[in-house]
Amino acid sequence: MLPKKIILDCDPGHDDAIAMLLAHGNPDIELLAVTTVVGNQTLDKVTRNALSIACIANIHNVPFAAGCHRPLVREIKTAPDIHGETGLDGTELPEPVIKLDPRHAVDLIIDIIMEYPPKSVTLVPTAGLTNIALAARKAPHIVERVKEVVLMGGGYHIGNRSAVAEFNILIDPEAAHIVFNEKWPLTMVGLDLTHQAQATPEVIEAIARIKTRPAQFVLDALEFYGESYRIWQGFNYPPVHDPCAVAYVIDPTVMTTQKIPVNIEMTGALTTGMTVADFRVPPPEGCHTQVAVKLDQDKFWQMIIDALNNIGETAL
Ligand SMILES: [Ca+2]
Repeated sequence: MLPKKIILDCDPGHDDAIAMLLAHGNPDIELLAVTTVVGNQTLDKVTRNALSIACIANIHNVPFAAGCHRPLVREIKTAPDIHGETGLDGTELPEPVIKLDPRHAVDLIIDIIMEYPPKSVTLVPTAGLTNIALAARKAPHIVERVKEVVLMGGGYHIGNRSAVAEFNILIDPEAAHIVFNEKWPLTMVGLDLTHQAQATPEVIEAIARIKTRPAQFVLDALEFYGESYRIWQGFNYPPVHDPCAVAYVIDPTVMTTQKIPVNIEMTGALTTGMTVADFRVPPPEGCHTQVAVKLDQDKFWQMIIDALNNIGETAL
């Protein structure tokens, strides 16, 4: 089977970093580009982080481009409580050696989708949806050309930045509204699923046995991120959200999904940023959205470990 072509649109971010390593280290994925957007930290910080991760994991010949520096309508809301002042606190970030693509991320996304055959490129957003929404508005012809959108964001029964809203959706609900309402096939890998992907002590031990620089980077990231999650979110072990979306692209059997309509609340007094999921059966004809429900945890963590083993040791 040919590798699946993806564009990773991210805001690294500890879990975004692991998503990048999974995409790079898995042979069933062809990483066409990494694009960045404001989210966990400011655009300049998350972009620098993405380039540093490229050094750590030896990611070459993949274009990196910076995108939107703020949400479509709202003020910037970052997440220093979870990710620290750098966006990747707790890790050693080398000075980037690769240069950014001169294009804006939105243009790079559009160019790549048009460059490859129809229905061959999957978009994997693991951040606010600002870049993806703008790409759909700037070049509406990309929508039917994209194979599918597999995003980390939302949650059909729980939030993390409000009772009902998840961070990636809440920071730019207008962008999320655009992305969820375009007719591309869309899989929402939300908190319901990603809270099942917790880095337990057994997981940490397995990663510690790999003993490479990228594996050590993951351990450092999980230590800081785990502490953040203990203090601020009441988790014993941190859920690594973003790689779940990549894992679904690699092998959809890593999770179960349910086809249901999902829409985004933009104006709720208590519910702004909620991913409103309609579980009434049967789903309407032509329903283009589905939500991730149950994770095969062993299979998921084996993917992460295999990816780190495939990446192997990298030079300083
Ligand atoms: Ca993210």
